[in-house]
Amino acid sequence: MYEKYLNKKRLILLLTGVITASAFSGTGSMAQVSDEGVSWLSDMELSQGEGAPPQADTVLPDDNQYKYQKDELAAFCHFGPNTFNEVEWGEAYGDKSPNEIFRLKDSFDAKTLVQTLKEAGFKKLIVTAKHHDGFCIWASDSTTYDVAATDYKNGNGDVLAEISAACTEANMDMGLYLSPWDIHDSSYGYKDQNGNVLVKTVERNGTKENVPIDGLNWEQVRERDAKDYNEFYNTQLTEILSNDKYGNNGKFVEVWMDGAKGSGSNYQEYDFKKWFETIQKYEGKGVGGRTANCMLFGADSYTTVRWIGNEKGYAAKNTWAKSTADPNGSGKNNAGTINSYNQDGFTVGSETGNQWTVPEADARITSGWFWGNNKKTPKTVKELGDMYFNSVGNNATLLLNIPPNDKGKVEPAILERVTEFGENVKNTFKTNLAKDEAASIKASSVRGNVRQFKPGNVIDGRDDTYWTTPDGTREGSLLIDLGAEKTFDVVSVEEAIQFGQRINSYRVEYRKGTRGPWMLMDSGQTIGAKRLCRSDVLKARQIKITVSTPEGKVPVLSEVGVYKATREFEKETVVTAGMDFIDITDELETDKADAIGFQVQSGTWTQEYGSNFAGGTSKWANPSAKLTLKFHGSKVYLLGTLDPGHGKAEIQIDGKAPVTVNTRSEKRKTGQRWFESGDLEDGNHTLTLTVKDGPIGIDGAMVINNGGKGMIGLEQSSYTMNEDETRDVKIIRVGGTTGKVTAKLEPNPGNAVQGSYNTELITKVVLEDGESEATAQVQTKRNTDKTGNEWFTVELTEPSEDLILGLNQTAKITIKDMESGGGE
Ligand code: FUL
Ligand code: CA
Repeated sequence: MYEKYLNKKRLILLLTGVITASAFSGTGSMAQVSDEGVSWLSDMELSQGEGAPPQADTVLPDDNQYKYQKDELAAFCHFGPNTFNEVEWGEAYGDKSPNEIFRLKDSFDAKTLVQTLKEAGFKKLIVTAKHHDGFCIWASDSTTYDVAATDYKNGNGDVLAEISAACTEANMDMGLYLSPWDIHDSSYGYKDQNGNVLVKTVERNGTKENVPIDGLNWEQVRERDAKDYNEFYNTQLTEILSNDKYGNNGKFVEVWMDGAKGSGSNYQEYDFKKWFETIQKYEGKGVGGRTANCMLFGADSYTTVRWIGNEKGYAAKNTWAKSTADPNGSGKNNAGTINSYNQDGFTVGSETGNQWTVPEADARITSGWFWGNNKKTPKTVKELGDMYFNSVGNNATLLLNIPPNDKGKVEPAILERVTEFGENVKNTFKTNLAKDEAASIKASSVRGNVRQFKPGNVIDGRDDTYWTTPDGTREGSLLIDLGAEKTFDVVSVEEAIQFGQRINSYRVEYRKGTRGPWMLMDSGQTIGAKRLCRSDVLKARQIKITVSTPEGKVPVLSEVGVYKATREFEKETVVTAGMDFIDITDELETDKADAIGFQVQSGTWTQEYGSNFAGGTSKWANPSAKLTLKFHGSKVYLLGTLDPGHGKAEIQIDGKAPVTVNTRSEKRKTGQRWFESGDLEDGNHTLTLTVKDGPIGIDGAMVINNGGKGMIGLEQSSYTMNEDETRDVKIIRVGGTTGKVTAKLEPNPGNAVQGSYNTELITKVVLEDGESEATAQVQTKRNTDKTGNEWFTVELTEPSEDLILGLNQTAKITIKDMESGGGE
């Protein structure tokens, strides 16, 4: 019991430390020199005078872009023929009439959709007026391939107008998705009057190129081209943008020019310059008193909203809202070029970019963009939360697709999920602990020592007020004292992007009391519109945020916050959802029958704290120390530290033959799963751990305790496939095979999207009672474009009751690009 006494004693010491320090720091407005030698300035120590604001960058967001970054959330609505035909791309409609492919009978319910989105905090709705199939959901004068040619409302229906009316009523911003790739219209591609194609694809030095057919040059191709698609698209843009019944009060803030195109389709260059002029004519700066340009997605050097590089809803951790545009660059589309620096599925932007491009992360609430019978289950709140933190929390906006079904309604399960998501965002950020009455905020330095730039500006809820440092001071810190130890797991930091995005390094630290060493919560490079630092649940009193900028600039922050996320928005821990977690501090109550917990048998077990440990605590001991664990279930895992100085442990379960585990590793890693038992009889068990030749660090145990139903996962965490290949992946069941269990295996995009794999192949995985293995199919497509190797993921979802999904719940599939010589 000696070690227990030691721990208690240490705890008491720690507590007295907190008390003395708080009594000391709680009063007085004098600049305080901390134990680190920093003189922290509070608002009260600053003078009332005015000072000169810092110099703003030259690359800035315009009003629409600024608003979009602050809005954070936009919704996508994919609705069209694909909704009725269980497909994502309408490449196979052939000569089918509008009525055959678009079978809407009931009145489209735009109101419920828009209201639900609005209440959940979404600020914009982008609608697919025309998807790749070319079918128009508005009554178009430029084609008969539209809603007016169907029985919907006896040919008097206009879904885009109906959605626009609902958006106008709710004052919801609107975006227009008008697919440049048009599978149906005969003007698409270069064809003469008789329909003969005037452009062919040739291979030159291993790359594909589109060139005029023999005997023609480009000028002649354009001359002979019977119908100019660019003109057709321009007419469609004009129809919509010039008509006040479309848009929010007649206005669109974004036009989405999807770059997707099937690899087998006709070659067509897009005249972005012309289209841009049309868009500006109706929606641009100055039109109807507008203060900013209509934002453009996917339009070469005109791009002001950029694709994040994948369809997962994730931005790279360090994301810049700037790209390098070259209006005179030699692009194909009469619109120069743009580089947003794509790195393995993320456009990371650039610190030195010359054009603001809002990083927009598009994603789906279901597995498809379009509704279908097999793809109508919404993602979990937790998955949506991860998207939010990885998009909005990394300086991007989240564009989430909500698909109406074949009755023109969004299904209740999806609407409910949207609402739940919105509530979790609201509740997570409801209480800023830094604004508590007992809390205080100070800065390492303040520009001009005037209140205009005071640290308190970052907790006033306003984007136009900010804290900043004197010229020449490229690094600054904010010290937040919560007034007492508080529980939190999110720290939010916003750069005042009206000055540009320039912070290129940040660090967030915390400590238990008001003295002593700082522990790192998060660090990285960019802040931008919003940086959400997320960690395991922490208990601390002080938080220090340090930001720095390059030569000639000063950091400017507009808001910061300290929050405790809702349960569903908490960061995933190493503990697999569904398993029991027994923390190392859960001591066995020996007087209770069937009790579970750890019990020290011998040696000194030293307790440590830290967000890096599973459950926030860990204990370590030197050789020959011993402890036991009593648990209930069918399989156990031990979590703890791997370290170059650590050694072996001997583990015995229920007195059976012991196994030896080595916890030595080249690099120190905490919160690791370093022991896994075999399958056990479902019931009570005792594990004994003896430290052998070096220290052992243990955080706790994870147990499969679901009546022997066990856990399923993919056999491997990654696979490599060729194009146009179908393969079986194996699903393994551990920790018991009691009863029938089911799940779904669903593909999800990475930088590979529709054209590269079968998005419709969603397999039901069934393991009967007693079965421990199953297979499911994954299928790649032939994509004749030179794309380089691409990847997507397959994910196990929708487990039957009590079944645990774990280990490899997701696997990454790399598709070897045949055009890059990667195929076999
Ligand atoms: C992609 C398209 O191919 C999908 O169908 C969807 O519209 C998505 C938003 O963009 O490129
Ligand atoms: Ca502010």
